[in-house]
Amino acid sequence: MAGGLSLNRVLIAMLQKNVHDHVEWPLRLEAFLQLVEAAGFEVIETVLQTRIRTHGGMVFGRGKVAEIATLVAMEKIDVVAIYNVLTSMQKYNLQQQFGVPVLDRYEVVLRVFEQEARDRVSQLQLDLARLQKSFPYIKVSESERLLKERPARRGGRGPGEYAYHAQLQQVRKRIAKVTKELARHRREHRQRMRKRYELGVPMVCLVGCYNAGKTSLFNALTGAEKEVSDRPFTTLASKWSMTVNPEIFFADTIGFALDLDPELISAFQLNLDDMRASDVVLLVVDATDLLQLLKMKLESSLDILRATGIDEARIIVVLNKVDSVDAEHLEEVTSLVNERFGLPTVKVSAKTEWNLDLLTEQIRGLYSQMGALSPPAP
Ligand SMILES: Nc1nc2c(ncn2[C@@H]2O[C@H](COP(=O)(O)OP(=O)(O)OP(=O)(O)O)[C@@H](O)[C@H]2O)c(=O)[nH]1
Ligand SMILES: [Mg+2]
Repeated sequence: MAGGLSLNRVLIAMLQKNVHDHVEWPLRLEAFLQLVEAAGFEVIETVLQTRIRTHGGMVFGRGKVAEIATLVAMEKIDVVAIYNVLTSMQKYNLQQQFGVPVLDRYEVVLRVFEQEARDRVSQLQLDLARLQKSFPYIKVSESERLLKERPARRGGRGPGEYAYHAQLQQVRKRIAKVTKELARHRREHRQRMRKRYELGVPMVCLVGCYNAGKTSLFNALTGAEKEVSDRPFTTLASKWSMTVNPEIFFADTIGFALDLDPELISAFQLNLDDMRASDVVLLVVDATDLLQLLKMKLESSLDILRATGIDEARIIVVLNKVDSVDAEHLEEVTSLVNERFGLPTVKVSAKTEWNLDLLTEQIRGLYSQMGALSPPAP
């Protein structure tokens, strides 16, 4: 687990619903595997099923479920991690079948986030995400348990039923408490944002998938010394810092991932506020990624930005890590972004601090073309 003391043996399973896709699913599975490992697990087995339709109750077909159950027993698997996002009923059914805890992609990412969360706001946002996910699961698992108990009793509520309602009540109370505290933090956050607006300095946010090099670039631009690493989601809390010549406010914030669940990212409203408040959004990509992977990550990131309400005309794609790519690949990446996505690009290296002047020039150019955003409502 966290800290690498004892690794839980994990089986990964994925339902692949697009039978014509032979290119994307291995990349999606690989990205999921990285997250499972980052959550502190040791991956022992991987099982894939290609099937057009999801099995309503158990995601996978019966034969595949039986195959996984056998592997779980044979390989002494501790946890089954499922790429697909499960309903509470599916999670419950699969746990019954496998006899070990089952986590879906949402919960795996949540675990990685939890390992990195050090500040109060990130912890609260994660608490809320976890509580909201656990609520329907408690309902399903407890009502299934009560159904099994009930034939033995006649009428009235048994002690199990009272405990169940008390448990739900407790979760509801905690959700209300966390929501209230978060709302206070969000108000304070907005007040700080308004103070920045009053200075009339361009506000620029760095976004993109984890490991793209956002923090490295933020450090190179502002002289900050924030933690940089190969671990997914090293950065959770946003940080703003101003450069003097030229005057620009930069924000480094939470990373995205391939197939990041919209509900999970929407738990990070304070981070999304930073993105929404930005006059220019730098979408940082790792130019060393394979073209196909880079394209998929761009699509995922743009989906999140769109859902957040970011105007695409305010986005500049920053192709980072050009110190480590050959010219031919860089050309392919550039034309993909320019032509396929219709977005402007700047090539930089956060590591060698190459081309950062051109980047700030482009930021100033887009800012004067688009104008400043109006301040957020109090
Ligand atoms: N070669 C090369 N490596 C880089 C460059 N920029 C960042 N890296 C490396 O990429 C990895 C991720 O860098 P970070 O700056 O932590 O990435 P991030 O986007 O902030 O990641 P999260 O905080 O997890 O979202 C680190 O190992 C960096 O050293 C670059 O310009 N060139
Ligand atoms: Mg970072």
